[in-house]
Amino acid sequence: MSTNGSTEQNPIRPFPPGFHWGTATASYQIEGATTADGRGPSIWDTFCRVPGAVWNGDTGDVACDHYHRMEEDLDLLAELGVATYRFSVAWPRVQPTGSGPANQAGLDFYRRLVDGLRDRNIEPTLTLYHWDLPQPLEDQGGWCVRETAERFVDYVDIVARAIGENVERWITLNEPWCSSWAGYGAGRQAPGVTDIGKAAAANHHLLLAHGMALPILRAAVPDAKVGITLNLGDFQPGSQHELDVAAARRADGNLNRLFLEPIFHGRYPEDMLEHYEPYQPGFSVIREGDVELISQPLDFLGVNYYFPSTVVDASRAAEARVAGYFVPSGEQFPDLRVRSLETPGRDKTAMDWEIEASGLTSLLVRIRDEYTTLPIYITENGAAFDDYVDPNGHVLDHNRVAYLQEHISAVHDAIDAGVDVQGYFVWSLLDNFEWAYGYSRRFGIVWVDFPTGARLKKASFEWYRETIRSNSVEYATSVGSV
Ligand code: IFM
Repeated sequence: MSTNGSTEQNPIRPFPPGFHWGTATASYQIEGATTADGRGPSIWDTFCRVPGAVWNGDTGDVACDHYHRMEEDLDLLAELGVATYRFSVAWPRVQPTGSGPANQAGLDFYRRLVDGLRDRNIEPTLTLYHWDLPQPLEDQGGWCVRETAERFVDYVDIVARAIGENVERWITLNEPWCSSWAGYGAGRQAPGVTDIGKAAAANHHLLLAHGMALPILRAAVPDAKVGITLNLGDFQPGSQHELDVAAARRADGNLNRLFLEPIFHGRYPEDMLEHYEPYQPGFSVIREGDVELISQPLDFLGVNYYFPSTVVDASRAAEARVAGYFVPSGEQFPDLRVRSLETPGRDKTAMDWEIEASGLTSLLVRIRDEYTTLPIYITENGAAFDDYVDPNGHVLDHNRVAYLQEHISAVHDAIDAGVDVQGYFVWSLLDNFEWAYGYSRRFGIVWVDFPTGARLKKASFEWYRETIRSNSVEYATSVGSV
């Protein structure tokens, strides 16, 4: 018997008919052309110019040049055989200053993209916000102020009216945790602010933007299937010591419950409100009626999952070392007094993220048990590895194949357990701009030669194409097992 419940007598695991196989990308990470056709500056254009903010001083100025190579990328998708493609719209391409009239050239680009997908029988899955806030809005307070949520609604209205009839699956926000806590709390991402009170305000205003946009979207595109994508984690305490159990609960509160509870239960978690009260006294940013907006019905939930987390209370790092864990320096969550642990012997990706697919299964089962029975799409899952083009001109990324196989198998486990998972998107179609890591981390199933923009299909592309064709995955042993 394997770690994921499959038997060696039955190595092929079929997925339900009509399961949505896809790949995902995001505007700033692939498009380039940041000043073309009237696009305005985003917070990432600014952040990339802060000395030391991004590896090697890399920027998204050219990225994969997808803006000019869209047809070639659409052909790759068709060759791969995906049912759906998840991309994001760059707000500063559509509304260069974040408010006011639409930029027709920007809308035309996305219309060509959507039409190109339709021509190839690929369903568009459109993310409205994947972190590229127009810089002028940041100058007026960014996600720390309520007005940005109001501006978001205007922007959504423009996009929905312009290309809505050809897009049935919409995602309001990608990973609002990153936009708020990584962007305004830890400062690891744009706009690079380190203020816990501002991060808490941004958390609320992002969810508010999501809630305020829902009726606008539904009015403009009555048949739209609308959801939100959250980056969620499976936190395990490094020991059963009460301090470590409480630390895992705090980490879970920040990453998971601050988003899942308002969306699905119409309230913020009490322990988190209490924890952040000193930084956001009275939580006056949460006004009457806000959580009702945030908790309006959705059609699906998007889940991004990459790695499991084992954590201890910050005061117990020494005990964790004695217990055999490696304890990297630094804390992932501002002010939570939580230290992440590394399990010796467990494989890691080039991001230093541990590989353990069973965390995805338990996360999905927990979402179903505690939050929602809505259809779930795995809107991102994948891995960065130190790929290279070998002397024969091939990228034999067998480690990525193993990672994908194991995680798709974990999705199958969740389906077997009764979770309504309807689709899976590999992150990512292309090697691309990996935010503060610049171009140093490759997540693609297609290699991009950044100096020339040339594309080269990796072994994982061929493997995923066969997975899609057969609508099944071969049972995988855990590459991350200890
Ligand atoms: O590249 C990112 C993506 O933009 C959001 N989710 C995680 C990916 C890998 O870090």
